[in-house]
Parts: sequence; C-alpha cells; structure tokens
Amino acid sequence: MRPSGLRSLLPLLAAPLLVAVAASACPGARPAVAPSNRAILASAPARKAPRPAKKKKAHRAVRAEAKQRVARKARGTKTTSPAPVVVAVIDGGVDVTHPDLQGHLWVNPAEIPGNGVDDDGDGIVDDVNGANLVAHDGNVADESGHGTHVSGIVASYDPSARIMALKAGHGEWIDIPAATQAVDYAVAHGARVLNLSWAFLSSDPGLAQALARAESHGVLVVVAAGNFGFDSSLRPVYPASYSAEGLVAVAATCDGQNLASFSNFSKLGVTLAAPGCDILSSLPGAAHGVLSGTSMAAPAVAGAAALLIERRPGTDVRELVHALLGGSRPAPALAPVVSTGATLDVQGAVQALETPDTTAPAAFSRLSPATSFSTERDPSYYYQQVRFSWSPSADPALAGYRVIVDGSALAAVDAGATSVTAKVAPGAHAWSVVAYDRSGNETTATP
Ligand SMILES: [Ca+2]
Ligand SMILES: [Ca+2]
Ligand SMILES: [Ca+2]
Repeated sequence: MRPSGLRSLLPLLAAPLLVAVAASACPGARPAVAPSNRAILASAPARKAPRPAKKKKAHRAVRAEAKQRVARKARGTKTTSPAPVVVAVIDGGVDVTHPDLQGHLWVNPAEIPGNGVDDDGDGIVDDVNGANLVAHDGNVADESGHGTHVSGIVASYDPSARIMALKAGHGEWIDIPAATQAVDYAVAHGARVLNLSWAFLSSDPGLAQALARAESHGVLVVVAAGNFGFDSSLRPVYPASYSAEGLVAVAATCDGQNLASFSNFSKLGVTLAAPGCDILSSLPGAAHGVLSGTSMAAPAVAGAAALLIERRPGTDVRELVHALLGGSRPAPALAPVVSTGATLDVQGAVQALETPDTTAPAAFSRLSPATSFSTERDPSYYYQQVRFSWSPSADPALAGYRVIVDGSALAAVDAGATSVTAKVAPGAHAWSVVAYDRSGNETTATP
C-alpha cells in the first residue's frame, strides 16, 4: 500500500462510517476508492438510524413478517428435517448477542467456549460463532452494524440457516487478506453459502484463488454488485466481477422493477437483482434500523440459497444457481442491466429447483462479421468499433446474448437485440455469440 493511499483514506476512517458509503449511494457522486487491500462495505447509511419512526416501523415489520411468511411457505412442503445450512457472513463483524440472531448462529461443535484453548486446533482460540480473521481470535464484535444487519436479512429469508460470523475488517472497511482467510475458514468449517457484501476496484489474486477453492468445494458465493452506480462491464468491481459458475453477483432494486440509483450493474457480470432499499434488520445493541445498498440485496439471495439447499441437501452449486436464476422474476427495466434481466423470487426459485428449465434456446446463426475477421488500428482511436449481428434465437425464458471474441465474453445484450457494437483491438480474431436463458442454458450460434 502506498503511504499516500493510506493518508487519503484517513478522513474517511475518521469521519462517521457514513462518509464512504454515502458517496457511493449518491447518483453522480465520485465513489470512494479503497486502497488495494481494502474493500468498502456495500451499504448506504441508515436513513433514520437506529430506529425508524413508529408508523414506518410498523410498515417495515409487516413487510419483514411477509418475508418470513414467504420463507415459511417456501419451506412448507418439506418432508425431512435436514441439518441447518451454514451461511458465512464475511463482514465487519456480527453482534452475536442480538436477540434476533439467537438460535440462528452457527456454533463451532469442536470448540469449548471461553476456556482460552484452541480446542479444535484450527489456530483460533475460542472461535465459537465464527472468527475474527484480523485479530485471529474469537471476538467478532461489530463496530459499524453492517454485518449484524446483513445477518438479520439472511435469518429473515431462512430462519433455519446458521450464520457463521466472520470478521474481516473494522467499521466500514474490509481487509482483503483477512477476508481471504475467512473464505478458507468458512469452507473448512462446513459453510455451504458465503455472503460478501463489499466491493473494491482492483483485483486481488489471493482472494480470487480462495473463492475458486470455495467453488471447488461446492460452496455458493453470493456477492454485492457494489454501490458505485456504474456499469461494471466498463470498470470491474471485485469480487462481483470474478466470473465463476458458483458466484452470484447481486444488484439492488427499490421497487422490484428498477435498478436502485446507487447499484452497480452489468449485463455481462451482474447476475440478478434483489430488494436493497430501506431494509429493516438488526443492528448492534438489540436495535433495529433500515439500511440501503447492494449489501442488503446479497443476503436476500444468500438466505434464499440456504432455503433451497435445505429442501434438497444433495443439490450441487450448478443446480442451486440454475434454480436461483431460473426462478427469478423478469422486469423490463432490468433486462439490459443484469444477466438474467430479473429479480430474486424465492417461491420461483423453489419451483425451479423442483422443475428446472433444461431446454436450451433454439438454434440460430451468426450474420456478420465472418467467424474469423480482422481489424485495423483506428487512426484516431486504437480500437475499432465492430458491429456483431445474428439471427434471433427463441426460448420462453430467453435472457440475452453474449458475444465471445477470442474466447472471452466481450459484450452482452438483452433478449430483444440481434446486434451489438463493441470495440475490438487491431488484429485477427474469431468470434461467436451465445444465446442464454434465465436458468443459464446456452446455445452457441452456428456460422
Ligand atoms: Ca479453534
Ligand atoms: Ca476453546
Ligand atoms: Ca429454456
């Protein structure tokens, strides 16, 4: 880390935790940029912290109760009672004493609490409900409230889930090396779902490798798209922009139909949207409050994923993602901004788990340019604009097309489009186009 980077961060750290995120939540505001080994928690400040007005509170409580009803209903026809699904919340800490979270926390079965001994030999003394990967101890206290809020959301979507509290930062900042260790800790201790409600702007190979290890162990990784408000296809945001079959990046909506103004988006890299505005949940000190952000949208998906795993414990990550995406609810305004063009639908996901869409989109063809084509250096601009076009495919759940150039996805467009113009570096190239449905079934165009 460059010292100047550290200095530029200090005002943010010194100010109330709201500064870094308030900037990211204001449309048009310049996002706060974290030093390379830190990430910003992806929530906006509470509108009225810590306690909403009575009338509002009643309204939110009704909404929270409705959400729990959805969860209960989704769980309704379950015939077996499988082991609870462990959801690791890798965040700034969790208030494990919060009344809302009692009975919803993971308990390390091999660790005797408070005896000053590392009973399970994982290198951390008294890691009972999770661990602090910054201090390497069992103290997961939450200074900012962010992780406690996120945890409450997971529990509201799946009251049976067990939350593993993994502290990987302080206040509004996540320490990437600590978060990387937290990923491995979660996998080693049996988490099936990870929730990462934070974002940063430069890739970290160590974290990417840890997430790949998690995926190879069948763990689903749910991440916030980020609150910078821009298109992540033009400027990647991590970990959301890591592409992996077991990684779901979540944008936020305020109304279930439209992208929230603060939410990052990408037809190429952000998977689906979920509610992320004025979400009532738990805050430290037995309090409650509303927060907004893609931080609040991710745990909705993580909780829904836990529900699905409970219904079918043997489900693998591919089937899980297939169900979450396939059951999502399309909205026209979301079509160009998230790959599914849809928002989380818990009951839809449960249905899609039972009866998955396994039919790939209909065969279709590339029109132009030719399969192999070459570009020259644009005299005024290094890249050349190339218009790729194809005949339409068809599928009842067609979600879009991805243009692949030289083996990498270059652009994505919604289901109504049959062309896209994208910049290509000078040289010889080969391209293809893939039609995909909401579940992720794909068909590659024939020449
Ligand atoms: Ca231990
Ligand atoms: Ca112990
Ligand atoms: Ca289909």
